[in-house]
Amino acid sequence: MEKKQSFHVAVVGATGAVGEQMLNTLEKHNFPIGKLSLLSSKRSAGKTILFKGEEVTVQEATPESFEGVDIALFSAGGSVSKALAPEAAKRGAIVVDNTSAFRMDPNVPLVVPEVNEKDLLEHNGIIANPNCSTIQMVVALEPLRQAYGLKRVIVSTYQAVSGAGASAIEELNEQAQAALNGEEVKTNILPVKSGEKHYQIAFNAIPQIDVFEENGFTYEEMKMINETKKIMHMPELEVAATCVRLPVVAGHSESVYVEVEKEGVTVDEIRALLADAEGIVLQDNPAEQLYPMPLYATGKEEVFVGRIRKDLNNDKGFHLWVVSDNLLKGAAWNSVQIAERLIKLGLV
Ligand code: NAP
Ligand code: 3JN
Repeated sequence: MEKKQSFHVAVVGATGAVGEQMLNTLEKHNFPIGKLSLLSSKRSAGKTILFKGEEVTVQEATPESFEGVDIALFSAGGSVSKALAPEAAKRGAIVVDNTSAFRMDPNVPLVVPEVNEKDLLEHNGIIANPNCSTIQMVVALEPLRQAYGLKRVIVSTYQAVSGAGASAIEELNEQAQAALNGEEVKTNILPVKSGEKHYQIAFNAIPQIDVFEENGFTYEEMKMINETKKIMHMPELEVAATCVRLPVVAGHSESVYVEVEKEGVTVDEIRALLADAEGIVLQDNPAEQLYPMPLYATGKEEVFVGRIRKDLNNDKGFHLWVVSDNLLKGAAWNSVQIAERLIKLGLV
């Protein structure tokens, strides 16, 4: 069979914060698009979006929107994915889904190309893109897993508001201006838009991302825990997470404590390992005050790692500081990268 050269791509949620980055990334990587369908809810249908200098009209997403589509990139929330991803797959599209709707489904591969590209071979029409906080952490952990084995991971996150959508970015900007002007600060979106209580994020830190589960962890924390084990094929890995929202627009940061299996590993060995690893930029020189920061990771596709230290009490324990653009490697770039690998592997 002749290899396809260009593809009908649908972007579901094209008008959202992730959708916007999805289009930028497709354009930047010169993705082989023959036809592009931009889909949203009824609210944005009829709007136009510029792609490669041409205006494309946004349409309401319906099951019929996926007729003839080869690759469908979904980022319009879990309920939209649950309703429409199977419809797209039924019509022959390969879905790359950015929501948590199918991530823990045993029939759906959950993929970060630097870690488990080969899981793509098992796909049944839907591939899940992990949570942004999970993605950047597993990219940093995978070289350590391969070289030394992993026993335990304890992570605290410092997450940007863009992870909560376009309305949360707007809220931070409005609150910061109001607070500086001595005006009333309005709270409508964070920590959870549909929740009963909202808190100011400007000049604050909120230790709640997504809703609370019965075990006291939030859903975001449980996503990190469960997704990490699935992607790394390590159900036995001990993982704990605390997820915190900061008044930062873009770029999630993470303080990661990791215990390896091997004894006697040195910080210099880990630096050398990560400096060579796919998708990672090592920024670790305390003498030069060199370490990753979200402001400088914004707009970049790599995962930045620094502040690598051996624990003072545990020879097998290490502390890392891991930063990445949550809308790029955490969402849009990881999805487009999956689509690129599907083409490379002849799976689409
Ligand atoms: P956002 O800025 O609020 O955008 C939401 C998008 O979904 C808009 O394009 C919206 O279209 C569309 N949409 C809403 N309801 C729809 C419907 N019924 N049918 C079709 N489209 C609909 O949110 P975002 O930050 O881009 O995030 C969107 C989703 O992506 C999240 O809910 C989450 O599941 C996922 N996400 C994943 C990660 C990750 O960690 N990998 C990170 C962030 C987000 P309108 O313009 O018509 O409203
Ligand atoms: O808050 C963040 O920084 C990341 C948020 C991701 C998100 C937001 C709403 C719904 C997700 C996700 O991808 O895990 C979802 C979802 O569960 O689909």
